[in-house]
Amino acid sequence: MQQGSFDFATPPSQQSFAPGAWFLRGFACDQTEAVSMALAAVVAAAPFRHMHTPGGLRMSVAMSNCGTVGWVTDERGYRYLRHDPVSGAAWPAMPFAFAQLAERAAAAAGYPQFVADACLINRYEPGARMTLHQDRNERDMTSPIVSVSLGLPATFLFGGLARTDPTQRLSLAHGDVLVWGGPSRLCFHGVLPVRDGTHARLGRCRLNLTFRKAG
Ligand code: MD3
Ligand code: FE
Repeated sequence: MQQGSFDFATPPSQQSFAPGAWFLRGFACDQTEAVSMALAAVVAAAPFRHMHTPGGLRMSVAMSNCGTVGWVTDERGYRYLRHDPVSGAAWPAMPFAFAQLAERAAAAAGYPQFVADACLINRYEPGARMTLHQDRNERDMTSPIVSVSLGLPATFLFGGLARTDPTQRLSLAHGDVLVWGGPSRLCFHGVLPVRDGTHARLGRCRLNLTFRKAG
């Protein structure tokens, strides 16, 4: 039994758990091989790195990006950039397998014609986590964010529009997809420290892809 206030073992596998937010259980399962192959090419060109928050803290999550813009953080703040600050080159192009998955997931959640221009790739090794935050650096707040989980499972936290609102927990597994739009777009959310384990395909790590319309 998974955590949270919904019974995710019960069909249908597409459930709305907050206004505008959808959990598409296993939606990416038949595409994880194609997505993993494309991902390997992206991170060969733009390797994972641990960025620093504006306050100087090293993030436990390692990140990369693909698309026309990529999300970065450093002492100058959080923002999207057209170039990878490590290499100075443009971010790798969005692979077709990524764009197609994001568009299909958004459509399944009632957001047709979603065209992501950015994909932030998060790599969690055991112990890595993401503290409660809002995603508010994207220029277009009317587009949803689509998130795809791969590898080790994680407990995802989602709250309300204020940091102190109560949070609910959701277990995310390999191939699960979340779509956040409308009133849920600015909800606080985070990820508890990933527990140690070994995933059959991805080893000792969890990967999360978030597709955004940012530029
Ligand atoms: C709810 N990533 O990259 S994905 C992030 O699992 C981020 O790596 C987490 O939060 C991860 O910013 C969570 C689920 C998610 C992503 C974006 C959201 C939930 C969201 C944007 C708005 C509301
Ligand atoms: Fe986020």
